[in-house]
Amino acid sequence: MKKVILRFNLCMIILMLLTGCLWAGTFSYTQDFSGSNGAQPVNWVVGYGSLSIQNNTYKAPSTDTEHLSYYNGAGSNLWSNYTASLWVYKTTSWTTNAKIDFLDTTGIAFRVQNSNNYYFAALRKLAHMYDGRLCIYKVTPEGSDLIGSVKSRYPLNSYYQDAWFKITVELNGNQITARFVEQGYEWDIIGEVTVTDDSYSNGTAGIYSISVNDGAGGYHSADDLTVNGTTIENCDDVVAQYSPAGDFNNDCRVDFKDAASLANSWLNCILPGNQECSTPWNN
Ligand SMILES: [Ca+2]
Ligand SMILES: [Ca+2]
Repeated sequence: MKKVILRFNLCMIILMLLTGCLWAGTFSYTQDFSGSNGAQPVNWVVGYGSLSIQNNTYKAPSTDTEHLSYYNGAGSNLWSNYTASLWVYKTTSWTTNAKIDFLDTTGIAFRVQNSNNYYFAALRKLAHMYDGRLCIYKVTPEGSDLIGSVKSRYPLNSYYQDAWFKITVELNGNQITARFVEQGYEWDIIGEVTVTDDSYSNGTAGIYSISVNDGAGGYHSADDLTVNGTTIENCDDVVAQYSPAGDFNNDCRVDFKDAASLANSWLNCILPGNQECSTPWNN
């Protein structure tokens, strides 16, 4: 009986060590916008415009107003490399008039530092093009710049009306990849684009929207924001994600200890098949 308990305890310790390693430096956040109509999700702030839960979704009223809202929970300003996704939906038409065509959009805001510094990826019909695109914008105090876009494989503007699409962004250093799929056809990537930009390396996630007043009560919705990523909080996180060059003992300093380690193994060779080299796997 004692042996059984001992084995169980050993297994638990090993399991805790293993899962502890997996949990270190990672984070996860989801927001499904469930709640009373007119309420705001917990720990969200409005950058500009408004934020309102309606029928357990985010809803942007058609008032020609720009909206930016984002999660502001503890530590979210330090989110760096992460994958985030958001479902978006609109009832407005991109064929009704030019104003709607060129402005109307909703998408996911990411690496949001404040209401003047962030990126967003959204479905939009650009002024000089005639079909829907997935666009990546960089917002600075001077305004917003289109830094990348991809043409949809489904060019009809009516395709984007009254249907849910999921926009996903993957952030890895200065690489930003965005893609989108339609609900029910998630295996079919409609468009994907990757850009390189060094402006913002960290920041939280949220929603950017302009719902143009179409005179018919149109609106934009969004739902199910999910964020999964890694944080750099200690040396273990650095070693796991970046493998610093020359730091042989993984203490996040390159110093004489690393030099001593290098000296101890200087000119060692473990080349298989070479008689002059050692074969530690045979010892
Ligand atoms: Ca919901
Ligand atoms: Ca070191």
